[in-house]
Amino acid sequence: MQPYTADGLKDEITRRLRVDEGLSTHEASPKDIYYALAAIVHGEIMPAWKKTQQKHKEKKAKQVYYLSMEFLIGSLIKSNLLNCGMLGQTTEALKEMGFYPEEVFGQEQDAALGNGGLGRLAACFLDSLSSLDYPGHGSGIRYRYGLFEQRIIHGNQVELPDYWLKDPYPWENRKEEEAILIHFRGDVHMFKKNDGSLEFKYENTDKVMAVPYDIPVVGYQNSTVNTLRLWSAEPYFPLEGDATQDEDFYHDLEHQHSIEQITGFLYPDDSSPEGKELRLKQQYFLVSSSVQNIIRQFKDNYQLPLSRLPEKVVIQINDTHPSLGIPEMMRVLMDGENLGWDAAWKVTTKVFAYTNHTTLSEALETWPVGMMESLLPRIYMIIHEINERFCQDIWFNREEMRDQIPRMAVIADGQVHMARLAIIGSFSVNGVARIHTEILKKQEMRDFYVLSPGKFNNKTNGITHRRWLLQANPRLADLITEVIGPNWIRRPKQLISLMKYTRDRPLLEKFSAAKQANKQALAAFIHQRTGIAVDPNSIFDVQIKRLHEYKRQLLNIFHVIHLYNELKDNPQLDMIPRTFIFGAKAAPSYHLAKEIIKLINTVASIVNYDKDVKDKLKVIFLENYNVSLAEKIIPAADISEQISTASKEASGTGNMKMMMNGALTLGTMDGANIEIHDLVGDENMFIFGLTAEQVMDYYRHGGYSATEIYNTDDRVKRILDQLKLGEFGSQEIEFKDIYYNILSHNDPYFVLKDFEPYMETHEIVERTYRDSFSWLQKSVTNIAYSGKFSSDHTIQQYATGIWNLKQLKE
Ligand code: Z16
Repeated sequence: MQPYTADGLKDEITRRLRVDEGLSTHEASPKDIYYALAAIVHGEIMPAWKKTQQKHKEKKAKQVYYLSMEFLIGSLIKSNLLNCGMLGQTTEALKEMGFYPEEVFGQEQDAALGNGGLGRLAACFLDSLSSLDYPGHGSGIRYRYGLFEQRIIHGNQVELPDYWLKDPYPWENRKEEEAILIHFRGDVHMFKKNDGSLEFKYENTDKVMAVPYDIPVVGYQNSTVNTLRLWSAEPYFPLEGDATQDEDFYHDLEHQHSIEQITGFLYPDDSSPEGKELRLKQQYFLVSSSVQNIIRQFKDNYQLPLSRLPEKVVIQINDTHPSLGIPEMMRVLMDGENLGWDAAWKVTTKVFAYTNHTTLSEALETWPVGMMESLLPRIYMIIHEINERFCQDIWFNREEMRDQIPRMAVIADGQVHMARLAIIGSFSVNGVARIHTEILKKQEMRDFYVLSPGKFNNKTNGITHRRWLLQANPRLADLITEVIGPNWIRRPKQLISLMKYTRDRPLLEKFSAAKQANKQALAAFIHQRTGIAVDPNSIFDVQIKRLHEYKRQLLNIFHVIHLYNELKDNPQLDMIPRTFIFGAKAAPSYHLAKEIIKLINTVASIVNYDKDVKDKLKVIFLENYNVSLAEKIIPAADISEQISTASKEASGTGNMKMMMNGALTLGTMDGANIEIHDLVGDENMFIFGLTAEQVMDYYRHGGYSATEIYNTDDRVKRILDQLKLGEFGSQEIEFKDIYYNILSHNDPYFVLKDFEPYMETHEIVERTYRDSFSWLQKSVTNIAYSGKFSSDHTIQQYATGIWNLKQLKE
């Protein structure tokens, strides 16, 4: 890509404003500037995009398709500028033109096409695929409404629609000519062909057009541009231009509307599927357009028989959401391409690989047989056949496993079990952190592991250090480059060279100054958003993630209440000032999660305005936590709260982002925290609480006694009574559900059980922070070891361990 100078950019922005909008730079708003800039960047991207596609075609390279119901890409203007090598000049040019770069970049609305970790992981993976020159693309849904916008009103979460396409989206290209026809419902007819084989035809189906919108995925300064293809549902007009009858007109409008609903909005539940038919439609819509598109591209670009598809294509499915891709591939190969069952099955099971993201049983997807059968009759037939053959195979070939068949069958108790389908139809099943994969093998999926141990493998998650360090934290990134040179940018593991400097006091002071500046910037932002002044010299203690009981925001706020109680008892208490920062969205139907949000906000409203504790304690709940907000908070974090009930958090990725930005983790031995611990050890993080083994042991024996802790620990009793007696609420019974969930439902996530060790560990945190030199050493050590959690490393593992994919260097 051609390097622009700052002056060249200024001229080009000025020219575009003039010819496209008839504006002078004085008349232009930040939004006008944003669009001019985005158009320039897009212009830079286009030729490289074309070239990448030609290269893939010429080299007949194997491609990976990452199928996901979610791609949480956030804002692209800065990352595209960065990856095109234009960020520095642009910032300079904008300033010289009298604009604030951040204000201009801030004009882009986040594409919030994801709930949380799973969707953001998909976005980080795309960034790494392109940056490492892998032929790898995303396939997802272009929801017209992304994840709801959260407002906090009187402490309560209120959801507003996220109509992110209100302004034109400059990064997408509609490709109408590549639209694909999708069929729902209808009748399936079976014919016997002359050779005795069966043929299937469909009639009276509901037809929907899947129109692709392509978004470029720009690699880091390497001219590689892969594609994120998002599908949009539109009505199908077989006879274009045919005038509609008057009476039909409104009926047709209604029908069109219901079709467009398929890609209308993202379901806002991150861990409790609702079993709604519209969601099933979305899933089939995604996989049918993706699979048909993959087959078409294969036929266009490789002159090979379909039996050789697995040599050129691998499809990674992000959780079970796209697992209907397996029967859909069978359908296309058999009904469309005339392969027999065995040939089609051989191809399909060499193409699909499945990533699991949770072991929470309530999060495992199932669909009622009746719903699946009527919405997707042919797909249901195929699933039924997959199930029959699978069960028979065990019955005859694995006699010792006969008893397990009922818990392994795809169709059981009137439900289609998607994880079972995904495992059976894939050649690879991976978890997302070491402990998570072990739990899958030993507990949740042990039958399948016994059946085919070779399928199971671990791929610990990662995050793109380009967005999460280079782009989000330029102060730290520049300092690192000043110290160890720029090679870490392409080889993030070289961050380890920082270990040579952990005793260099003047240098550590510079790291401290960078963190301090980031904290000041966040403090200014918080003040502007909330009107609350937080002390940049206080410890910034951060918990940012979806709100879920297992993530235990409740444990965090209980600790805050405890500190508040202590300060009320003794206002002279010698403590380092703390600022507790929360960001969390709750699924709209998750009552208890919303209560916890209300509790955090209620505690905040009391603590922040209480003169007794004013300078020592602040609680900030930042509303509408999303990618852009994460980019502001993470560089300023001192403490990264990763306090899930052990065994429950599959991996976590915020833990990696904060580590990379120099925060110290305060966490349980869960998910990827364990692998952070492997690297930095006890001395450089704060581990507490029950282990996964202990938690699972308690579950096997019916839990522990929460009441006993309530009765014996005065601090705990005081907090719970405060909840019950309405000390934190306007009404007396405000937080009774939280209270009863702990005491009557026996604290299913061990909040009280881990309370004491959590508090003790917080005391250690405070003591450690008092020794600023030692704190800085630990902070830099975390940064130094964080390279292993770059998604570049993760993608290399996928590429060699699952995909058998080659990098396309020149
Ligand atoms: C999700 O974000 C995750 C799991 C899941 O079942 C559904 C959604 Cl939307 C998260 C995990 O909770 C988290 O531990 C993990 O780091 C992330 O997926 C990416 O693997």
